[in-house]
Amino acid sequence: MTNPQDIAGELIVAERERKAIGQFSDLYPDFDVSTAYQAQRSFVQSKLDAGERLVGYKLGLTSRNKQVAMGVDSPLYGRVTSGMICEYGEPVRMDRFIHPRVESEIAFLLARDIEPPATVVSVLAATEVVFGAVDILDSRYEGFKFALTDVVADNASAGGFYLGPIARRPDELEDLRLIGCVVRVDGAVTMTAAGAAVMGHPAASVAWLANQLAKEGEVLKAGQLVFSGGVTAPVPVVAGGSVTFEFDGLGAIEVTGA
Ligand code: OOG
Ligand code: MG
Repeated sequence: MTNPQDIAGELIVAERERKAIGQFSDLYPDFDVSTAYQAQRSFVQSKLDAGERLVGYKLGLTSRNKQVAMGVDSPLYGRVTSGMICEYGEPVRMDRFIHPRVESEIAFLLARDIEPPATVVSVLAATEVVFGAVDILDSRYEGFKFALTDVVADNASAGGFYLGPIARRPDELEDLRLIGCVVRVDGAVTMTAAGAAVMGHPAASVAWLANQLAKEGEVLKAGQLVFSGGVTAPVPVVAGGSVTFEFDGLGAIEVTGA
């Protein structure tokens, strides 16, 4: 039997020692998605026990760009804790992570709880503001090589998050599907995408999450932050390098490696 606590224990050590491990799905044929979410809970609980707070959730593999990049074709979610929130302008410290990668996302700050069944419309109605955001991924697996179960247990590779400098109410923006994002690596444009890359509409991923959590008796609450899942594919962070994410109407986030 695969024990979720044991799996979480190995992930906690990998994160603390910044030493990537092999994927569990190769070793344990009975490792299933529900055991993986139990492992995620105890991985995250160790952060709460250390004094962090739950600030919200992140979605993963919600865009074709990301599913193709990672070779996994189902969305998933992870939990975001206070220690993961990085300050705008603060560099990604290479000595804090194993092999960080960054990607653009849209973040939702909720004004109200989201009751299931959630829809794009109910999510937008419950949203206080949206931000352009960056997800710092730091898989605890060697070479970011994982199956769905592995990455679920690893809290969706959550490492850190930046929020952009501009917050907008959904009704102040034309259409979240059309929010463009331009990614520059050391100044040169390397990728472009729009919000619709995330499940057709970024709010659709939040609705998916609300409905998924409802099955476990959990509710998205007022005051929580939800990260939509990557709009663009991840880019490695390197010391001395710069990756800039320019969001249409939501400002820019420059991520440097230090
Ligand atoms: C898994 C986490 C996926 C996203 O936005 O798709 C994710 C990974 O790519 O390491 O954060
Ligand atoms: Mg992401």
